[in-house]
Amino acid sequence: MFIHFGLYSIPAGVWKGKRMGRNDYAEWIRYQLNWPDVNPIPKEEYDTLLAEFNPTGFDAEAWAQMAKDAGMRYMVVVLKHHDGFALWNSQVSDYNVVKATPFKRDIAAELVTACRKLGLKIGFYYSHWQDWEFPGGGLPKWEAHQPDDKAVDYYWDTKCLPQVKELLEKFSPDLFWFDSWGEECKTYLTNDRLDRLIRLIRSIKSDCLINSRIGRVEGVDFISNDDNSFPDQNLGVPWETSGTFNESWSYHRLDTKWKPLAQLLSHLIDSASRGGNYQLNVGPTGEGVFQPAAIERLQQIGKWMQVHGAAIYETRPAPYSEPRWGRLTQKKNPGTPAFLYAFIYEPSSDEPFLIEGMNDMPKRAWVMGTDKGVAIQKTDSGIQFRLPDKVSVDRVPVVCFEFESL
Ligand code: H79
Repeated sequence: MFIHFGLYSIPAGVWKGKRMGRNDYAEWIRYQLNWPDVNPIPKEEYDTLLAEFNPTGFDAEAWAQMAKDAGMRYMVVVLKHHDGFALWNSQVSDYNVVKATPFKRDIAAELVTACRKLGLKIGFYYSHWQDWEFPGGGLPKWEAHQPDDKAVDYYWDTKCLPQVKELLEKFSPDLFWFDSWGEECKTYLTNDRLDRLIRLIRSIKSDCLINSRIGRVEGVDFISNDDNSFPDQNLGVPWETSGTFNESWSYHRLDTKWKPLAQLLSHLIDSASRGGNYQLNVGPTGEGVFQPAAIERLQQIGKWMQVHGAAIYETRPAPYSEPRWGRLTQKKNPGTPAFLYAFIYEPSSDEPFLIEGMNDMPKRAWVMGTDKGVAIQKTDSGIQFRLPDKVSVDRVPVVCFEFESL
């Protein structure tokens, strides 16, 4: 689970009755309100949100429980987005939830405790390049007045690195999720600055994962693909795609383009079968609660995962070509039975399902969540099977094949 929550969750895409220029990315409201005019909301005006920030519905345990019940195993929470506002009690900058808002609670601390209690890993999103609040912080690429080298060093040395250090020492997170890539940040995110940032993290917590949006792939642990961009094949390296429920990352009150469950499930299954992780985002409201449409979908995903989780967790892409009718994952560990999982996207198809190139005959095969065996046939090109009659086809059914070993 990915969580975008901050000052921008209050206006939620609408500023003093005016809808922001684009119906997406409400966390960008300060810079996108007047789009295509680039003039941002002045900082003093934006900062009136500080006094309003009082999400009385925020309940860290409820958030963590919803992630867990949906079958998720880690939570990455935005602790500082581009606006520079910190969701923990930072000693480095007073521009934070405890020192500058009436809420005064350390949101990061509460989430870390709640996640650990439920056995979820915890990661932090930290905007290391763009920081619209602090002198020397990066500004959007179209902004004419970019900070000079000296100013950047000032930001790097007095805000970015000290806050990252503070987070590591306070919370020992499992992962850092940075968010800058592309040519526009190359002159800012020099190898020298990135080396220092990576070294800092490794020196305090050597097994803390780092994503590629730190600005380069050397020295990182996994690739973050573009927002909502799902690869059409196995990338051969560890990867993750983050996706939204609708359009915006943070809560947008006018954003009603909710993705249907079938699409969300296919993102999850496509990702697992192509060697990646799916990080699904929630944007809680300014009161700190999940929207009903998000809760409903999380519960539906959880229901599917309860039956089919074994086909997703700790699996790898299968070594056969991807069938047109669905997807494949596999699990094999030395000395234990091996499993192949076939996700059927078109369960009502009349054609038998063929796994091309699979030659080992499985010991048994069944539809997950049922006691219905699946009849298998060996053909010249692979193993072929049909779904038993009366298998419920309203959700993606999965056939599990068990082998002595693979
Ligand atoms: O945190 C979410 C986004 O706010 C962030 N990454 C995800 C996880 C992000 N930062 N930059 N970008 C994404 C790419 C920049 C997109 C932009 Fe735009 C295009 C900025 C201005 C035009 C999208 C559309 C954001 C505002 C309008």
